[in-house]
Amino acid sequence: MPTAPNDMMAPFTKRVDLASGAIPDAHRVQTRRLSDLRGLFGDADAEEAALAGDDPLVYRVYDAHDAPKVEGQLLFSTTVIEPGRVGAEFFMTKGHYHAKPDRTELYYGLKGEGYLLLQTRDGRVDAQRMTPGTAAYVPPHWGHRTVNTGAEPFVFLAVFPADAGYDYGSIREHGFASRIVGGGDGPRIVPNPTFQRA
Ligand code: M6P
Ligand code: ZN
Repeated sequence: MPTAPNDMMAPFTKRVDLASGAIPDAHRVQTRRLSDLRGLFGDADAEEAALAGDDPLVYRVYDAHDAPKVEGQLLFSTTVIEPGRVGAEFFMTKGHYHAKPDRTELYYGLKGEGYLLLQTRDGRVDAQRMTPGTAAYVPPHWGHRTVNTGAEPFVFLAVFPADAGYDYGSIREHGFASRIVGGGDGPRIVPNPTFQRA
């Protein structure tokens, strides 16, 4: 028997538009333009040049629903990362650790192609390639960022504990261990020389 109001949410279903990645009746849509990611790309001159232009859309997050931020609840969203680069570096999300660091997450690729970049505070680094139909797991304590390495939007579904929360500050301060750059022979994962262990 439910004992608290938090347990009394009604079941529901949301539709994901597989053509666009949008959740048409999303609770909230977050739009991230290049100005929201200022300082995160490796090539500062290319970033400034792009910002002086049309401040391009980099990604949107469709948060399916809202839920109490308590243990036991899940949130889910789709993310649509546009194709593009800043200098040689592919468009990507801001990236975060979870504010509750042991909270996990599951990503499921729906459209396009990209990578899930991961890192721990003590220096472990990982990259998981994501394509439609792949499920990628973010274990406890791993910071995570997604990157669109393709020519069309990269879309994935994310499911995570509602009480996970976001720590963006560590990524802003210390950077991400790897970057993904494009070149003649396709995407290359390269170490970020300015990365510092948190
Ligand atoms: C996924 C989830 C969301 C996250 C989004 C964008 O949908 O992990 O929780 O907000 O990607 O990533 P970021 O918050 O790092 O910009
Ligand atoms: Zn997360």
